[in-house]
Amino acid sequence: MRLNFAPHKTVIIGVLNVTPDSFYDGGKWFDLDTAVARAREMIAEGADIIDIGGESSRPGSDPVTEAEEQRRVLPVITALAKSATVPLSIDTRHPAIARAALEAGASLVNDITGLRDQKMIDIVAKHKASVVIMHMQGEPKTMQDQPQYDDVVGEIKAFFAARIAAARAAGIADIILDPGIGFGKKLEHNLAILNRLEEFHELGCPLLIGASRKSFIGAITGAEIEDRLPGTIASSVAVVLKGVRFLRVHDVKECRQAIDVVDAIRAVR
Ligand code: HH2
Repeated sequence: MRLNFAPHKTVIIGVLNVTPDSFYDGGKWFDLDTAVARAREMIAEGADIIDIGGESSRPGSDPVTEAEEQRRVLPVITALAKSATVPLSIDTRHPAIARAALEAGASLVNDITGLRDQKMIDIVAKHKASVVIMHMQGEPKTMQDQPQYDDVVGEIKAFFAARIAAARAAGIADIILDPGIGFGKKLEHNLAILNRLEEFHELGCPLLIGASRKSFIGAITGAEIEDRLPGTIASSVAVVLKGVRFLRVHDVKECRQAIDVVDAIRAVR
């Protein structure tokens, strides 16, 4: 299924982590039936895409083997591909997992390493898939130890420009950019990115933001992870008003309602 959305509608991506240790929904959808049921629930709540991940990338997380990652995600994608009414996305940094997911029916690769691996570029191109190029400084295990930038927006833009050129050279047409909130970024970096999102538009690709329940909301408000839905909605509204097209969220129902209202207001002239 290709990505094809109405131009003025914000695209909501529902997060489905088939992991025991994801920072918010770890362990909740770890078996096949529960994961498939949760995906269907998010579709009924208004998700436009389901993003399936089998490896946590929270700060400090340890990598899992590719065999284990595949064991977690592939049955879910295979089951959903038969009946899902929305495109499926695979959240992986491993080319082999991306290939297996695309062959099983996914149509978007969400790569938190931002197509740094040429093998990933080749697989996305071969399958004529869409891709999310996300920026991360460092690796999940250590990325929050000492993030450092002279100009956070400028450096991420330069990274995107190089990765877009590599993707386009391989024939990838459908590119989404994500500055990677919380991936090797301190609070000040996350806030600068969110405040300066307009500067990414000149790269000519739609933007995605994944701010859902992340720690910067806790750093601003003191709220624990279970209590970060209001902060998630506030950040979602703020970024949509700055031209972001794709939101990656855990709470589809609540974010859908909030963003439908924003989209309706914006649609009137
Ligand atoms: N955030 C997470 C994972 N994947 N992909 C993109 N494109 N953008 C993001 O901001 C992003 C992402 C982390 O959130 P989550 O999947 O809920 O947690 P975990 O990595 O612990 O599984």
